[in-house]
Amino acid sequence: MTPAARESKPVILPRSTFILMPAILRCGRFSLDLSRPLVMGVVNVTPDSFSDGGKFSSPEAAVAHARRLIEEGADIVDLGGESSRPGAAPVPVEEELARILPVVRALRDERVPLSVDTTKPEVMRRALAEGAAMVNDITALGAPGALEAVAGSDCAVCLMHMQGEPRTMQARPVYDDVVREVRQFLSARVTAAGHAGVARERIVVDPGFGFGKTVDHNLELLRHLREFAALGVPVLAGWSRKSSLGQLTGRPAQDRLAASIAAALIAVQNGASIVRAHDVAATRDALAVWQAVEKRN
Ligand code: 7PM
Repeated sequence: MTPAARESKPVILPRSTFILMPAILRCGRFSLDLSRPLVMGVVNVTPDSFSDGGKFSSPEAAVAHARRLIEEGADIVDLGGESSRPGAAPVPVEEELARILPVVRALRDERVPLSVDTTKPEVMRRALAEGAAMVNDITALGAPGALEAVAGSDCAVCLMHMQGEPRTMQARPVYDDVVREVRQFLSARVTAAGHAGVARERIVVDPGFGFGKTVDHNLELLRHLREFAALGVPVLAGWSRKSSLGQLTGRPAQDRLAASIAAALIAVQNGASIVRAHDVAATRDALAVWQAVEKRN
């Protein structure tokens, strides 16, 4: 069988199958214990729009928000620029550095690892040098120099799938078999990261809910999430407040908490090790109940 044919064979795993997966995620100076599901708290480090139409970017506000999420029980804090939003225009590197670096500096001695949501090798290098412990890249380290930017460090990396680019990805997402295609892409990126010198214990994969996917694509990926865990690295799932949840419930982003919790719980039930969430306290509570039932203690 050719490697391609072998990869395209569907992976079917019963609920009880033991999957050899690192029980820890190496993440800079941290070793994250994956024996319970972890919550990655989302912190936007982007300019806020005000009613006068002006923009005001406050690193202090991002730092305060991050500290609140840590108090709520965030296991990782993800610092995100605006570049990944559907329909968003790219942010110049100097602008992204000016947003992110002051926040990394202020939070670097907190008790949880800092993740930087970026696609730019320069931002990765500078953030890692300032104490970030994880790189969360919606392009799965696809930019020239991105693999090299993380390889020499001990940071964790999240390799995410996206079809197209943020500005246009939601226009008309098309797949022949969304689960197979996303799994093949992530498998190839795990291999590429390995060849670049990133140890498996540092790698997380993410199907990229909402990134060039319709509601039906997102639901199909969620249904089959366990097949991603079969890649042998932890799976991260980000459903929090996403537009698919709006389409399923008819609710605006600020009213999607219950739907976000439901999706996070299904993701964990289907093998996710980390969920990315805005509402950390509520997500932790839901996962505590799941964990108690799972462990029967
Ligand atoms: C609008 C749509 C605004 C989507 C913001 C978003 C993910 C991510 C984002 C994810 C990983 C958000 C997203 N989503 N990184 N960055 N996985 N790894 O909800 O699902 O913040 S941006």
